[in-house]
Amino acid sequence: MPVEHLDPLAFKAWLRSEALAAGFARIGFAACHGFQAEAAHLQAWFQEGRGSLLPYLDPTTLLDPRALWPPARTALVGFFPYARPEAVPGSEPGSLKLSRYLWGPDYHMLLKPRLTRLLEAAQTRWPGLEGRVCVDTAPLLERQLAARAGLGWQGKHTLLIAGKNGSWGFLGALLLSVDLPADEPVTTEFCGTCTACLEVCPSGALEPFRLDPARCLTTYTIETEAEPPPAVVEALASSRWAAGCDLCQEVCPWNRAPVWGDPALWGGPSPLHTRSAEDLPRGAAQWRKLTRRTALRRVRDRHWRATLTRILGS
Ligand code: B12
Ligand code: SF4
Ligand code: SF4
Repeated sequence: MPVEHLDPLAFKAWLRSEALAAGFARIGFAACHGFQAEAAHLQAWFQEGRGSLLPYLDPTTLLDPRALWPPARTALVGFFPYARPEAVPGSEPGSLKLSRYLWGPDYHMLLKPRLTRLLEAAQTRWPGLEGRVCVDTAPLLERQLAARAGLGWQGKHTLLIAGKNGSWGFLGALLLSVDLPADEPVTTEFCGTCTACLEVCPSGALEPFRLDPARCLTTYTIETEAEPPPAVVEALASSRWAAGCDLCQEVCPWNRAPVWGDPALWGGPSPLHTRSAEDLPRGAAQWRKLTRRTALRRVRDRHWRATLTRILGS
């Protein structure tokens, strides 16, 4: 259905200001054409079997946002900060490390309703508009779309660095069925000669601008219950990351003065982050209670116990 009385520039300005008011630190707009420039690297990555532990990733859909949602013309992409200076994994005596992104409510439950409300408000102003909200789980190259929307670039660790705002932010996209003027894409990276993330990765998962999920700690503590290779088991035990891993971002110079998440939104520290390793839950009921409404909820208690055993040896 055609969108009536739409002034693209005014619509864009309104969407941007509403999204910023909803807590996104940066907003950009990108056209939803395919990812031609990325195709060769992406296909090589899959052909080398790098996606084997992440079976939900499909190269064909990833390369074209319209394969995901055919009406897509424009993507509003937002960067939503989550880290806080006082939330430092492993800072309490004897505690294990849980990534900053797990420190607070489940981000899907924060970003999705915000983008859905924005879509609904837009639809009441502009009847006929269609949209689709994507936060993490859709087969969409969110970081590449964010770079195309001018939010930043993919660093050598592959994450989206939003310039001086750093990389501690979730990405969310609202695909829209109308053509809006796109923002200037970021087509270069600003890592320069830095290789800090490549060097700090405890399991050798990173080469410049590409990651091997079969070596990343996050894959084995969050995504899959598959047995990690010995190098990853060793890295888990020595680094004490029990869920996710922030090392490649902690060393990044672009995160020296990042934009921080709102403490009122992300809440205080969870006992999972502050308890000493011996006091962490081992039983299913306690695990369920402590992970309720957090992004850790998708990790099963037996998976959590297996990780603890790998780190603590018992
Ligand atoms: C699968 C996935 C993972 C996997 C794989 C990560 C990866 N780098 O692909 C695992 C489980 C390891 C993971 C870990 C993490 N993730 Co994750 N993840 C995703 C997810 C769902 C899909 C990503 C994807 O499509 N990967 C597929 C590969 C092929 O993509 P790619 O690496 O960008 O592919 C390019 C490169 O490989 C490059 N390339 C290949 N070879 C070569 C060679 C050369 C020379 C060059 C130049 C380039 C090049 O070309 C490809 C095409 O452009 C996204 C959400 C989404 N829908 O986008 C979140 C997402 C990327 N994750 C996120 C987060 C927060 C994390 C963690 C920080 C969580 C944590 N603290 O533990 C870690 C960070 C690890 C890291 N350094 O990336 C955020 C990142 C936010 C940001 N600022 O960028 C996202 C966007 C979720 C969100 N909505 O906020 N994640
Ligand atoms: S998240 Fe940790 S294990 Fe994964 S690439 Fe970054 S430093 Fe390496
Ligand atoms: S640590 Fe250095 S190389 Fe890695 S992403 Fe940051 S600036 Fe780039």
